[in-house]
Amino acid sequence: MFKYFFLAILWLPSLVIADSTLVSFSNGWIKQLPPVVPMRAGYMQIENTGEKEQTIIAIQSEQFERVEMHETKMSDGMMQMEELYNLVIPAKSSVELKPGGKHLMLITPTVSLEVGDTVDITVTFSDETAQRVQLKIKP
Ligand SMILES: [Cu+2]
Repeated sequence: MFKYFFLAILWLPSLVIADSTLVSFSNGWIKQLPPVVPMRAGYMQIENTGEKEQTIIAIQSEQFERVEMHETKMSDGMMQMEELYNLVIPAKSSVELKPGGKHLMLITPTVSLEVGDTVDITVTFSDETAQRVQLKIKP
């Protein structure tokens, strides 16, 4: 975790915001929760139309102190969340972040967020390209 975070910081000045990337994001949303709850779960559909697999290694947002990738799993009859340090989108396929499965964990909002607001995240891939994605706050 620390290593990836450190690398992500090192890469920041040279980030290429790639419009031509073959990965597309859709239906991004965040479940609204009372302001006292310090975390929000985020979901989206990620599609890779390219011939090569793509790996997401970091996600950041100015509206949250930290964004992690998580997977919800059942273990001993309990729902547990595990942090994912990278998320592979296989060639010619898609991955859905959805309730009860893989999701974004957006930790500690830095601004107040209302239903209907948009949250911008920056998704960084292992090839050092990045894309901006918008998520809508929904009830
Ligand atoms: Cu989580």
